[in-house]
Amino acid sequence: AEKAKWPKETVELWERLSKKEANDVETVQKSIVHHVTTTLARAAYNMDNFSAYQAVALSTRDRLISRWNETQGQLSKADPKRVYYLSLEFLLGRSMDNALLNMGLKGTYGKGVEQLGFNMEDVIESEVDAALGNGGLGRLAACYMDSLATLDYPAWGYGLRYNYGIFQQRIVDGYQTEYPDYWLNFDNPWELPRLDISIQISFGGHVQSIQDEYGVTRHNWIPAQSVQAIAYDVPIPGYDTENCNNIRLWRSKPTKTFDLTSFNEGNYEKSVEDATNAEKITSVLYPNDNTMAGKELRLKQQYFWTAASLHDIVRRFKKSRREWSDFPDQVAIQLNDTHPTLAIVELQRLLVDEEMLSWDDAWEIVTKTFAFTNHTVLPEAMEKWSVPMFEYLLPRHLQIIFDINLFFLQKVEKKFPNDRGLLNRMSIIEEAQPQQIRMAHLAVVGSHKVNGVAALHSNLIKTTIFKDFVDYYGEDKFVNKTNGITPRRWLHQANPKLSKLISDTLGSDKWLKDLSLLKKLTTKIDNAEFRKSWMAIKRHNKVRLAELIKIRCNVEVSPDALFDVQVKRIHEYKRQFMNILAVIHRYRTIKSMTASQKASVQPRVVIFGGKAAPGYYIAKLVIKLINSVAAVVNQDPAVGDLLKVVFIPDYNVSVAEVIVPASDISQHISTAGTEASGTSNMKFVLNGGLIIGTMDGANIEILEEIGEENIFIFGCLAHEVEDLRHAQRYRGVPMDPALQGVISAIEKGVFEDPKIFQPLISTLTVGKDFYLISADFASYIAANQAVDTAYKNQEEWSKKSIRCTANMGKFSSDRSVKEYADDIWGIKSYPIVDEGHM
Ligand code: T68
Repeated sequence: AEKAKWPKETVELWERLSKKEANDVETVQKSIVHHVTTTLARAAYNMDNFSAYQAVALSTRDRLISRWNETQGQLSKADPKRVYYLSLEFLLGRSMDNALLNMGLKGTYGKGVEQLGFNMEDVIESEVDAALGNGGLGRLAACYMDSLATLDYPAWGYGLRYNYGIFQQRIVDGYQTEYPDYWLNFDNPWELPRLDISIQISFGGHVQSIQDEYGVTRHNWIPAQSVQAIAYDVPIPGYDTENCNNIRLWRSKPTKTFDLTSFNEGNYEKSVEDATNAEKITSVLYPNDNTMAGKELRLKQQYFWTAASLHDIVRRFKKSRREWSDFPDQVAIQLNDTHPTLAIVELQRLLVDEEMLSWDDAWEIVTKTFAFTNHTVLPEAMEKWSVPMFEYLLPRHLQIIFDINLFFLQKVEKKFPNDRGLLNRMSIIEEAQPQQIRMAHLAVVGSHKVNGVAALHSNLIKTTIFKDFVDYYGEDKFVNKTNGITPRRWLHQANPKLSKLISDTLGSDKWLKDLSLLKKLTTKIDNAEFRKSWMAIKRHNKVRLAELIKIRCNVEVSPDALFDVQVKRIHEYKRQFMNILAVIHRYRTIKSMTASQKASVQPRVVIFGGKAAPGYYIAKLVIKLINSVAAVVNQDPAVGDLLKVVFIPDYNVSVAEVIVPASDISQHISTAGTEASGTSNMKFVLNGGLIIGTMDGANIEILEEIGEENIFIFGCLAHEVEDLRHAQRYRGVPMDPALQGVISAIEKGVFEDPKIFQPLISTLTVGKDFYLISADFASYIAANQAVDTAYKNQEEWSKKSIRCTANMGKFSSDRSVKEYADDIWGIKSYPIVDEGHM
């Protein structure tokens, strides 16, 4: 039925009945109870925290959906340019608390829930994390979605709806073991299934080439199989705005027609098998960060997702009946790493093969549409696909890639004639056995902007992996967009007491949308009363973390000790190994002390957390070593509270929300030049935690903002790394003596059977210490001593802590997203008007 054709009375009836619900406590309670009794079909007196969570979530969801409807309705009409953020990972964590805070309903719901007999915090903690990501890259996508919504930008995310998110980690006998994260076990209230939006995605087969009536060769892909992509929409509400954006996640299902073919051929078993294979595509998130697995199923995921997303974007564009040449004025597509690079090829294919545009017209549209974010310089993380495997799955796309490469290399040859080496280096195809497709090269060639994620990183990619491309395209194509984090989740939600103190002090909560306002906190640094409140909140947060540590690790830690945290994916370049080696050094030092010497030692709790990729043997050994050291240190009466070591299992977004506000110092100690940016460094400093770190990633820019007296920096610089590695390999630099002592202790069996750790220790032997632990060890120990000394002066420390928070304005993801919008996407914000509709 159409509104225009309805009688006046019908339209009026709809208008009256679709009025938005009021926001008072009783209305909210009614909607909660309504969901308890009808949606959940439960008796009001027979409920636990989880069913209370479900009912509150459903009630919250109703309000989210009405904002979603208003937003998408108004945007459909106005049809402004939109950005599409393509990311294989969205690490959203929990949704309920965030949605209530962003919609300004936390107070009302909190009151309503408490009156109904439940503790709001317990209800909130009943929600399972949406863990559809590995680490920084996935969480960055989630922060950017929050900022895009908050700043009223017309933006959609596109990703995959994995049945299994990142695995759950348990520690058994000190070792990491993995368990499936079947997060959809109970209904997921934060998604809207769009069973009517179904797109057919094809694979395999062959290409038919025919001449059309004008003598032009046209290519027709005849695929061998297909699956369906079904849309699931996840509403993302902005903070203090009506705007509610969307993340569309695709789920794979068997196509009905395909089932039928096999079925009709009498091959029932094959048809069932094909159906199961179709569902496999979106079954599981690959659990590797900063490494390339090269599995066929991963390539299938990438094509399935990019093809479905592009189909959807093109369909939306076509509704406007504009010219194809207007496409880049309506659509900006951001590629979050090389994972969605196939979208470039797919759009070229749609335009040339299906829309019959000329190659050059199509390619101009494509390159104006896409932009590409690089997140790493590590060689093992560079995506490459074997040509034979690729041809088997996507024969037409392979032809297009070879054509893109041919035309590109012809232009390079024209600009820099007679340089075979250059052509080899820049080619999208690597001449190996078998040939490999270099996805990063394809992403650069198919995009109009390429960005790194922190100043150092963006400069590094221009002088290393993309140097030849800078020479060819010029500097302007390569830009920096320093990462940011959302202050809504990472301060307001995770640290409510500090958020309140800041709002009370600044006289409003405007800083949550303009983080540079935090600067005004500087005027309070000399106010002893304020410093006391500041430190009392830190202590409160440490008590909360100590409780979590007691529950998860069964270790008692004192909230009066210095809390020293390193939580992130376990990776050699991040050097958790160096941290635990320094802990052993500390342990040995304490053991060698007299009682009176011990009296002046600063007590410290060293907290680790993070997952290792299941196949990353060395990273898993680091976890084992941490747990072995913890077992010895924590029960040594000669040490007592002077040193405790804990490994918190199953680090995820929700655990981070407890850890981040409770740290005194956190460790960001990657070998210089290896950590593209880091984002947890920003979270810790925003919450008044100091950091110890190397001159790497965003640490450098944090230093510039907060001042060198408020950060503990050590270690070699990025430009020194090459020479150090060379010297070590060819001139045999001796191992640091303190480190030598630590290694001997491990080898003597102070921490379990030393045989276990031999493969780990041998990564350090001269010439092999790729991440330069030995070279940086002495300065690392010294920096840790400087931390102890500084912490003893609590008055000075509290001033540093306030200065840290006050100077973090730059690192709001609002700033990052604005820069992307202005410099790369060319989009404007489009505020949604509250028309009072449900
Ligand atoms: C991280 N990368 C960077 N990758 O390591 C970090 N990789 O420095 C940066 O702050 C962050 O991205 C945001 O820019 C990742 O997290 C992955 O998780 C990943 C996943 C799959 C394949 C490769």
